[in-house]
Amino acid sequence: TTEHRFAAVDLGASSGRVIVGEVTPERLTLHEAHRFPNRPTRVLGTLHWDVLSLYQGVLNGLKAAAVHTGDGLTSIGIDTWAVDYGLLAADGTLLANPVHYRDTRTTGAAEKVAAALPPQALYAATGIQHLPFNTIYQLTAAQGTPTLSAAHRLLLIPDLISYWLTGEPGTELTNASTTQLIDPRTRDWAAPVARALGIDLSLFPPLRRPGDPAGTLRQDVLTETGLTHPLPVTAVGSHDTASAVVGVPATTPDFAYIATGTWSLAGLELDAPVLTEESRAANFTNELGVDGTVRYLRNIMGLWMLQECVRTWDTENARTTRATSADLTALIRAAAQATPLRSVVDAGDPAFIAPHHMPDRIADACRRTGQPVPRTPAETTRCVLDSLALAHRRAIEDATRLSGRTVSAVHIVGGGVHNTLLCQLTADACGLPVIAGPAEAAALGNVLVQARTAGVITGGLPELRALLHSTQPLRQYEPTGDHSAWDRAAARLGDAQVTTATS
Ligand code: ADP
Ligand code: LRH
Repeated sequence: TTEHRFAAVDLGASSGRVIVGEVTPERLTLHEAHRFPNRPTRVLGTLHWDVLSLYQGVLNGLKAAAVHTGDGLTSIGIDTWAVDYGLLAADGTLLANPVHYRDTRTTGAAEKVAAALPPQALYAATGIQHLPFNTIYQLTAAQGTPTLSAAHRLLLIPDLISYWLTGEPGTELTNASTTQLIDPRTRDWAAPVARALGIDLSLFPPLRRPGDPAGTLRQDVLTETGLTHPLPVTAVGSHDTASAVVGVPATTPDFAYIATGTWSLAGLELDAPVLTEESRAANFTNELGVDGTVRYLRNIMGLWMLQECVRTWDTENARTTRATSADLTALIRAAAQATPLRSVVDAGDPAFIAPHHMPDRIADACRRTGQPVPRTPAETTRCVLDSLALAHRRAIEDATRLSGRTVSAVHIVGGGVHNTLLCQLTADACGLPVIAGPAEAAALGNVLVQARTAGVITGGLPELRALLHSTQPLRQYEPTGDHSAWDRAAARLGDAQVTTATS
């Protein structure tokens, strides 16, 4: 069988990458063509994504992919983080740099939204977890600003990259669900929600579904990248978490997943949304997945907490270079030697969303809950990883209870796969086997949807996952230790933890 090569553009909050997937019906290998940092920039007090530099990274990556494959790519797919967007003028010009979801402009927006539409009604209509930065809150915060008033079109980040590559605007569905403007039952716009909030849905170009065509590369892109064919862009699960869930190598239906990177997204794959009041109160989300699925999950602060600690320690030590993977390995090794479960914090607490002073905020949270304050980087790292494992366990317990499903194993995918301590602690906390890998699940899910669209492989998600299971290196962690220690640690945080749907 001939091998086909697909380029997956995968932009995460910490790095962007262009990965080439080489696929036959029996084989799937990845080659990282290019990886580049994603560094947000604060301008006049507002935190922005440096979206042109990210786009340049994409072009450089496609150039490297062209060289690697001898100009032999079959198609390109794009996935990125959710909720954020760029606004375009009528002639397609980007009106302003996209604002970062961690910017504080949304402070107070939830109250405005709640005044127009009670949280219960909003959840019943969209099934989306309350996160202060969801697109509806960003748009509410931006209401009346010159940029939004001048906007002719709104493109979510992957759709913006896709538009720059092809000139063809569209709104991919899995990521559109994170705007909180989609009805998960009809998988179409929730027009009454938009109307109640004064959001103009005509700003969004028509919906596309994973597998739909998304245009072909523009001539200027071919010139920039050295590609010579008018290559197609294929819509994939353009929300990175949607692609990562496709990339879970499950072999049975009763699995839970945790996509770990900047965030931990922990939950289940369902075929229908859970829109109960209980589910809202537990702050679970019903994001839309590939092939008609629902990603029933909770956002947990994730390795962002550790990234930010490392950034603070680097600054304190006046280090100008970023922590290397060897530094991180040494830190995790030291954390493994620290006292287990000495102090834990609520890794669902929105207090950890904003950048800066992470070790201090963790120390404050420990103090507030009457626990010992971590003193060293190793102790703080242990506190973060214990807290993440505890939040993983709670999310999976809640997801099974609220959906009436059972779980026999937990899959961890994403960058956290490299953190062996986090994987083991998650197995211990959940009391379930953890299957860790692949780390590049989002890129793999992106490649698999493209390969199926191109006819190189066939089948539904089980078949795509079987190919992953037989080709990707995986590592299994069995639960160890005294399970009741996790119950006692959870009790220290009390009932208020994680369920932040209070507005
Ligand atoms: P995102 O897609 O959100 O940018 P990733 O899935 O790339 O995030 O995951 C990034 C995280 O993975 C890092 O913050 C780090 O904590 C973890 N990670 C990556 N490589 C390693 C490593 N070699 N050892 C330990 N952790 C790692
Ligand atoms: C992970 C992610 C997550 C969203 C957040 C904004 O990269 O897409 O699913 O909630 O970024």
